[in-house]
Amino acid sequence: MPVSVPNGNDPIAVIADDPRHSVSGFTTEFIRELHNRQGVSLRDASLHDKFQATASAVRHYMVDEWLETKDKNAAAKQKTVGYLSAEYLLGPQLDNALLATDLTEIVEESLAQHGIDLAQVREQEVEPGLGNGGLGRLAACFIDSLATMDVPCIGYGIRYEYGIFRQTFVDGHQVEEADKWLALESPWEFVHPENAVQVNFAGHTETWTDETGRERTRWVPGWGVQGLPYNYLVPGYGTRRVNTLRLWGARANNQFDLKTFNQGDYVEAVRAQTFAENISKVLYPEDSTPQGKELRLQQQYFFVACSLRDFIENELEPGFDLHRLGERIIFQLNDTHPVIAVPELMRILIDEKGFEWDEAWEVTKSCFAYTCHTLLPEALEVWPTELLGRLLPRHMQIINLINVSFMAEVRATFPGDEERALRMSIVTEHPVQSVRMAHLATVAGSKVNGVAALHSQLLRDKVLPDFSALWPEKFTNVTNGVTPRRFVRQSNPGLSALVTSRIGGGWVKHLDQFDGLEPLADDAGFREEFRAVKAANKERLREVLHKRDGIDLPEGHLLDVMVKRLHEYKRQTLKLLHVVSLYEQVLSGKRKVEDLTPRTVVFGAKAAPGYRLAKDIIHLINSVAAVVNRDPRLEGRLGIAFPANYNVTLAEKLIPAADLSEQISLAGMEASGTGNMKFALNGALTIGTDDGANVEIRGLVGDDNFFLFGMDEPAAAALREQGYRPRSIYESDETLRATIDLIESGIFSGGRGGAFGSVTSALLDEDRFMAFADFASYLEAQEAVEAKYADQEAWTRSAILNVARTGYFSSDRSMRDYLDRIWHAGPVV
Ligand code: B1H
Repeated sequence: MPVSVPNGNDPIAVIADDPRHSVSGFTTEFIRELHNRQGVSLRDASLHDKFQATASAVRHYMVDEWLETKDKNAAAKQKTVGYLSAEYLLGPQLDNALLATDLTEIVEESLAQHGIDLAQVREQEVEPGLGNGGLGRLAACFIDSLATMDVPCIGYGIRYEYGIFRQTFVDGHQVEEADKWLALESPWEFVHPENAVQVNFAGHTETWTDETGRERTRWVPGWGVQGLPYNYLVPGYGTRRVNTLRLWGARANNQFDLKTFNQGDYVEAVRAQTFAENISKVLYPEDSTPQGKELRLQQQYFFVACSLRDFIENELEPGFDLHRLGERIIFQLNDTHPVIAVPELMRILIDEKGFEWDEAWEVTKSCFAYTCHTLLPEALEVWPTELLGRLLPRHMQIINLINVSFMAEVRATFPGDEERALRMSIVTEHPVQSVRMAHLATVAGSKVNGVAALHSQLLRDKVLPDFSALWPEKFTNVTNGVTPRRFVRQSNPGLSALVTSRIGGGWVKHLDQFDGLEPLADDAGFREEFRAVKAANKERLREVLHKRDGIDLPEGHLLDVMVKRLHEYKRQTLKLLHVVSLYEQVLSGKRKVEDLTPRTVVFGAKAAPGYRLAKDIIHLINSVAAVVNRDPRLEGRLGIAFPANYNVTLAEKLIPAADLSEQISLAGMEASGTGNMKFALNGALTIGTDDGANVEIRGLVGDDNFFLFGMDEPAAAALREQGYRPRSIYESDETLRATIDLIESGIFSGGRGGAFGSVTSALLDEDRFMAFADFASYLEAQEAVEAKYADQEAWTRSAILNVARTGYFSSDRSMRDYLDRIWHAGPVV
């Protein structure tokens, strides 16, 4: 029953008929939480108490709907999406909950009446950084969209005690600190220790004969741990549905050995506990390159085993016929990280439920689909059979059996083609005998999808060509998306209000309605208002960076933003070479300083702690910043801001303020990118290569509203094929040479030459991602940026068209595509 609310933006969500949905109603809930949860009076409450009480009071407004959702699901007996993901990069929860419950104004007013500033309360929240980057944030967007679209979904993952590390800079070098997001407790979770699930590891298998005389196998585990479910509410927007995110925490079976303790061995008494609890202790801070660590495999099996057990035992009605399991669940494998779920389901069905192999395989195939998120060969997970066999002996047997029948199928389809069989085998012999998890996922999954059109095509043609030849119909594409609730409505209230004033508020759920803005690009009054919103967002960012990082952003600059994980293929160095080249041109008199477009380049990037070159690149960026930002010859017209610890909280302030979005990976390397979508939706123009979802963004916004540069994927592949020599580009391109030479001169390292040798020689000698080859083209595109920016009306027109034409990138649309092409599921209301 949509009812209009004071700001006219939001359809009433879950609580239109709730008498608590008023300032006095909220005050009652808030004070009750302060007293009963925090045990303090309003007078004595700390800011932290006030945050905890606000958050848990807001949660009151979602719990009834959450419980109601469970009842609805149980009654409907429809298919649920089980999203299996090792990462969920949720970002702060309070604003999202306020939006879903339509309480923002009410809470603001209620707190204000008690002298409390909601903005200050908000700042108390520590975001749960349970993901590395795009893959984890995508999972968070997807569960938001499914709830909003009334689709039953359980997100399954791990409740890491420490999320992605907190990045600080010491003398320009990255230093990692533990992310203690739970130090002050999360107000958002419900834990149920009484529903702990047993998860086993190691041991051996043995055969036995059942009462029908059939030979069976059973796993006799060596040790085990318990998985505790922590439930998080996932409220839909403008609907009563509140889905569940269930994250598992590990706990020892026997937490504490009192007998040993009493004998005086205090360390030994807690050893088992420490060992078990290590499993969910910390998120692996890798992005794209999986760490081949035993603990990581333990994490993967741990959460997947908990999740399958939970769905089968707790979510299905007692006595449900598991032969029909595929009618009730589709487990989406978010990359290969949860793929061990495939042999786990086979094991449950065969060993525990007594299924025959063929029956179990039919059911299993109907229950899984696989999303691949990468093209980097080094990012495709493989597990040595020695490790798998030791940690999960029964699963290793099952994988071998799956492979035997799969190999038979390949050989029957392509007789005599032994090379092909070896290429496709789930188990490879080289360099050590290992299981290729992407192959296992492809064999078992009903569908395999890439995350942008180009990526899905390259996945078919280059990563898994033999599989797409065998099963062409298995392969599909679903282009990524982002949730408009968090990344427009919450993070950009100014733009939201402006847009709603012209096209109404329906866009928050139907982002394609942004196309109604198209004619407004030609409306001078609208352009002025649009610019005022951007200016206000920049002002907000200035305040945030000043307070958070002590960074003072200059006023009136073009804000040029590159935020993403630090990786060679993303080419932060190319962006830096651009800055250094501008600096060099001013120093050498090739460019007059007054000809520089005033510009601040903002970087945000974490490097995986073990990725040496990435950390050296961070050091170089900080070193260049230290010099450039202080050089009076630039007259304040060129600067670099590199706030440490880029995260979702900062993204929400940074993206709405940006003018220019840097999406400059080597074509064929970035599977999709999702930051690119967020920037376009917030009215930044993109400078980018024909890579990932950039291709689709450009297709929609049009060439006049996008700065394309660089080689496309076939050109990059051809150059690599013919033998790429970066040094010859350095030798022939004067601008590039002067730029590299300036870095090598020592100017950015207090006169010490060679300080950045690892970075410059990586470029000169190898340049794996061909930054030099795209350098000239990139600089040319940056010239086009400056020319356009000089004409503010033309720039604003393009910015508005970016917003108007990118509604396609809502994660609601992604979810519709998954529902139609892969899951064959729908809403339950
Ligand atoms: C993406 C990862 C990833 N692709 C391994 N692969 C990881 C791989 O901890 N690990 O081992 C962690 C992350 N992440 C990203 O997924 C792509 O690079 C982006 O292009 C894409 O937009 C995003 C979502 O699909």
